[in-house]
Amino acid sequence: MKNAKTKKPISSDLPAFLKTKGGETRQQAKASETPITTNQGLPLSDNQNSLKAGERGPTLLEDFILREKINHFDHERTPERIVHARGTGAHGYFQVYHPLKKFTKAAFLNDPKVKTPVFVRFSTVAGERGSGDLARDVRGFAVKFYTSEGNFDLVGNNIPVFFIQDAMKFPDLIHSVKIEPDRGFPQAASAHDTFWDFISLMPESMHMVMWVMSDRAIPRSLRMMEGFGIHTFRLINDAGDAHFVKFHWRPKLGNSSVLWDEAVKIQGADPDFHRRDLWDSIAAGAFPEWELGLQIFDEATAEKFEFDVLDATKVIPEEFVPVQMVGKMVLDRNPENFFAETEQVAFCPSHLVPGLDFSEDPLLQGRLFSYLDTQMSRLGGPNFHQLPVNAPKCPFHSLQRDGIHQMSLQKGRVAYEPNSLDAEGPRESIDRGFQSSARAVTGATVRARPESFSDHYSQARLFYKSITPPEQKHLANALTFELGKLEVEAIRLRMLGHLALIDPQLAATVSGNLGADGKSETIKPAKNPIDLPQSPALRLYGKTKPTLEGRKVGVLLGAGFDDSVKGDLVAQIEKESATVAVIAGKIQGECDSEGNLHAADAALRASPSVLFDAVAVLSGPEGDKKLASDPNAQAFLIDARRHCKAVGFLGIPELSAKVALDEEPGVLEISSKAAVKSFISDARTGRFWEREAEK
Ligand code: HDE
Repeated sequence: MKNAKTKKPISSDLPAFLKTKGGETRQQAKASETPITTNQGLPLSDNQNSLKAGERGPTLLEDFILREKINHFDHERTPERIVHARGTGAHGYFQVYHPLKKFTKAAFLNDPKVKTPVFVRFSTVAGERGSGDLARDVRGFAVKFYTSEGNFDLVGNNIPVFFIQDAMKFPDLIHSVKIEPDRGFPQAASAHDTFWDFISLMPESMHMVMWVMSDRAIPRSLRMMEGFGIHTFRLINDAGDAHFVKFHWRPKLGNSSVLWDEAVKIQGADPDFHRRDLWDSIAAGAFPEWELGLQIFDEATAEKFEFDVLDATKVIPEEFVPVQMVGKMVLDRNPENFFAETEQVAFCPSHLVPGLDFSEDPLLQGRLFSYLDTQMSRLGGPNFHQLPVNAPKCPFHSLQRDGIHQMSLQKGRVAYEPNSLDAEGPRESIDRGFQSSARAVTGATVRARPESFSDHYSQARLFYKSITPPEQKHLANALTFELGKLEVEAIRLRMLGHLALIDPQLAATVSGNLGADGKSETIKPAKNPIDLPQSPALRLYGKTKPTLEGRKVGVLLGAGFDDSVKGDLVAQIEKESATVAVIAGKIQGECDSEGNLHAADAALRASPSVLFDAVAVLSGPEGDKKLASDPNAQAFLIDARRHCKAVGFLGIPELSAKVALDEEPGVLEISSKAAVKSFISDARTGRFWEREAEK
């Protein structure tokens, strides 16, 4: 298994040790090295012991070195993000394919030669910073483009719609899904009363609920999920003409998700599954890539659409306005310091460049305030833009001055404009400066929702009807799980009422699963839902590519396995640009039929099959006996089968009998080179849904 290149630990080259009475380790700087210092640059003679009155006496207040060290440690954490607290990031670049001059004057969208640096942060929404990666949740997909005209932040999600239509409801939504304030749980989970209580009273959230209960909310990898800007934005060209635009990110590796049962088990086996996967891929040089797609349309097209393009709970089906691929983004560098980069990166939807503009979407309008505001308390003041990860990579000079954590030496006596004292000072430019698009604004001030926002169910139905049967089944099961966790029956019954409006068959399945037939509350919709033509583009598995690229195959070895089959298997998997993890009962490895020890990447106990996209088990008779009596080996195969993965096996009659493993679609004995090829082809297919036993 290719892995992150880590520096070798010092061994032979150890710095000199001092011999100590108390036995503590005291490594010494070499003559050529600067010794460790305090933050004031004072070299330390002892970084192990505090200053005491006698060896066994009390510690002295005088110990300014101890106090500096502990004081800094006490303040190591900054407040975590209110939402999207758990995230992981990477550096890379964006490159446009062709100039988009006709639509936008944005420089980074017009020069195919330019690689615009980006920093991307992926996140979950509800959980705290230390929660697990596999929660059922929306994933944040935030991209900071460091363009030649300033930073542009596209702060999106992996789901193209949102729960609410107006920023006014965001704090309520988040309070409902986060830990309940009296008891402090559940962590990173929507399956609790307050969330569903709120949702069941917010019909506008029904479309998003369908997405969040679908497999989209448990991605296989951050490298295998789409991203969306969600809101409608505007593109502005040189002439000042505006077009509406929706942003899409398409992963090169195709979309892929895990099953709920896998998510639950991965959460235990490797809570860092997503961040590790991203880190390892980049470290191994398998750089994840996305294409940027745009849905561009004019006001006249927007008028023809059944829904309001300012309503963030709606998609514009690709069958209505196609997505044009305009460029690609490659993530090719891991951060050097998680805190300095991933934690301190500050995204703001208000960070825009000339050639782009907002729309009047009331959710987006609220976000324009929120992010700048939150960075102030999270990062401590108004100078967070000076942190390296946030600073534009083009020249920037405003006349804003001072403030907490000012890091630049702002020179000169002139900090105002216009002025006649500083001929070189910064001044506006009517040609190069950002211009908001000219938009006619009419109407009396009013707190009201337009009627064009009132259809809450048609697109929820469209989503459910458009996805594939396995996705529909998983969605119904997710709803059953979540609603089954509720303590208050009335909330459950209210939700069933909404489901009945979305799709009667879905409602019947879920209420049957819950044993609540005939009990559902009747909900009166603001507007009766309509049937829309199906949109196959909404399918997750429709977008899964038959490929092994970027996937991971687990090969479990039992003692006495056939070396040549293993060699052939590993070579073929690697030829597909996939990684192999060799698993053995013991981390030291396993012996083949010739008695040669083969190194293992992981021990079976620590590597359940949920961590892999496909698995193979190879053994000789001695190993087979052992594996057959090992519950971890049994679970390895039982789960791989249950999760509909490709399974290849050889030399395990006892283990197979124990777990009732037989050849069936996607499960085969790999006793010949041709059979290994068939296994690889099965593994490319991914899942064999026909085997799914769950109803
Ligand atoms: Fe956010 N959101 N949000 N959000 N959001 C934050 O900003 C907020 C919304 C999204 O990796 C916070 O820097 C309001 C939609 C992402 O650092 C905060 C509203 C979408 C990230 C905030 C929304 C998002 C955030 C918390 C409703 C998808 C993580 C920390 C008006 C298009 C960015 C921070 C990162 C983060 C507010 C709705 C995506 C509190 C008020 C819709 C990806 O400012």
